[in-house]
Parts: sequence; structure tokens; C-alpha cells
Amino acid sequence: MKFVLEAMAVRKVHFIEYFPIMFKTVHHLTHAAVLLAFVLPLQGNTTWAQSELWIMRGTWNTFPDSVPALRLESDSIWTGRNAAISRPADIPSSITVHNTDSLDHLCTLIADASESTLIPAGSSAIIEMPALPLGVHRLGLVDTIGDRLGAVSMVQAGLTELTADEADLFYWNLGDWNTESIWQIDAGDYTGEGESYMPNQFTINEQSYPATTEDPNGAIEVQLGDTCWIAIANHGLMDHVLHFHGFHVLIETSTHHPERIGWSKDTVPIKRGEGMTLRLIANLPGTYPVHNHNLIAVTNAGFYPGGMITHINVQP
Ligand SMILES: [Cu+2]
Repeated sequence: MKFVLEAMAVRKVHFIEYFPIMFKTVHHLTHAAVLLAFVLPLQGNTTWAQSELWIMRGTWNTFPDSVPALRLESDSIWTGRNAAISRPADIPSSITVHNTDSLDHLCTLIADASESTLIPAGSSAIIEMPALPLGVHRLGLVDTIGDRLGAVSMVQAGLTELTADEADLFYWNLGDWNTESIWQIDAGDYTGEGESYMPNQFTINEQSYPATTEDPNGAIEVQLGDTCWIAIANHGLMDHVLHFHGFHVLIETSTHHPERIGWSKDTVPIKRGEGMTLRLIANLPGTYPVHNHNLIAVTNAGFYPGGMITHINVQP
């Protein structure tokens, strides 16, 4: 398994790309500033577009077993993937959440110390969100079944304004799962308290590799010279350490480590519960893997390659 992983390091580009990055950064900053000046006045209400979310129940077809799943979907159609919603930074807002499940659930902005909102089965509630600083935040269900079956979304605060072009904004909802305990939790007979947590599935936007590479929200498809942004939320119970092949990324926001803002890294730890925004300058053509550096996290139920791997594809 180790050897295959090492084979992924075929693109030995860390050195060559480092020198041009400073010049390109200046160039792209100028480019972005010009773009912003034109695009910002046109943005209007588009950042407020998502005013509703649906708690949906379905089946997550994973390998080798399928498990019951809950998601916060952007529509009342089961896709198996949690929505990402956007809001302007520093302005309080709200969202209506419809509970289509047969169980009551508790929903809240997860970092918020205020009380969660009960949404009875089959009804709806308005979740009030405080003014959020620029960055990535988490909104989701906090009752045990809602949380552990995976109904958690990210709230991108101010990122639409930051990126100017929605096509340059990608997102990764990170998850780790123990599929056996999901069955027990859903049946209400989970007695895992005090036991060690051993996840067997690892996901980006509720998908594992290779499906991750087909995800238009998560798999990065850009043109050479583009600057793009990646909004990341760690919804798992573990920390996740992502290694970028080919590129150094700039940490632009972090809920748990604001002192790391401005760091340029090829390996980025994302703590449990953390929201982070990364900026990537696509200054090299080709396809490069991004993967969790923890070996178990690049497997599907122990089979490599799988789990938390996706691609950055830069068209020349
Ligand atoms: Cu690597």
C-alpha cells in the first residue's frame, strides 16, 4: 500500500513552482483587483440566494456496505451531498430548514454557543445566524442521529465577494465515518461511549475517491494562470491533514488557527470542527493529487486508493 502511495508523488514540481509564485502572486492580485472592481457592483443579492435547506434521509451507497444517511440538501431531492450556503460576512442572517425526516432534529450554527433549534419531524423552522466573520463556518444537526448520520453544511461568509467569480470557488466538506456505528446510532442502540473511534470511510463532499474526481464542487478544474479558492469544513471526529502535490496554498481564513492566516503550505492540517479558506494559484499545467496524509484516510474500508483524495486539474 505504501508503495502505491509513494507512486502518487510522480509530479516532482515543488521546487520549480516556488520561485515564479511571488511574481505571479503580484500579477494575479492586480488581475483580481481589476476583476473585483467590475464584478462587485453586479453581485447584488446573489449571495443570499440560498434561503432554504432540507433535512433529507436516504442511503449512502459506499463500499462495501450501504448505510442510512441524513443530509442538509439544497433542494427536496436526495443527492446524498450536503449543500454549501453563502452569506455576506459580518451581517446576521437566517435560513429556513425543512425537516422531511420521520425524527425530530436539532439544528444550529455549530460554533454558536446559543441554543439549537428544534425542528419537529415533517415541519420547518427558521435558524437565526449571527454576523459571521469572513471564512468558512458550519451549520448542521447536533442531535446524535442528525450529526452522526451526516447532516452538516458549510456556511461561506464573504467568500463570494472575495473570489469575484463563483467558478473559482470550490468546497470540500470533510468527513470520517464508522459505518458499523452508523447502523447502531440510527437504531438508537449505540453504546460506543468510551470506546475508541475507528473510522473506516473518509469523504470529501460525502464522496470517496475516485468519485471525488467527478465532483464539480470539489475537483478543481481551472485554467493555467487562474487563482482559485477552496472552502474547507472538517465535519469529522478526526483532524485531517491535506497534502497538495504541485502547489503551495495560502491560508486565507481559519476559525481555529487565525495565527496561520498568510502561511503558504503544501501540507495543511484542518482540525476537527475547523473551517478554512485556501487560495491556490494554478501556475503549473497538469493533474495533481490532493490527499489526506494519514494512510488510513486514503482508503475505502481499508482498500487503497480511496477516501480523501481528489485532483487539481490545470488546463494549459
Ligand atoms: Cu502527497
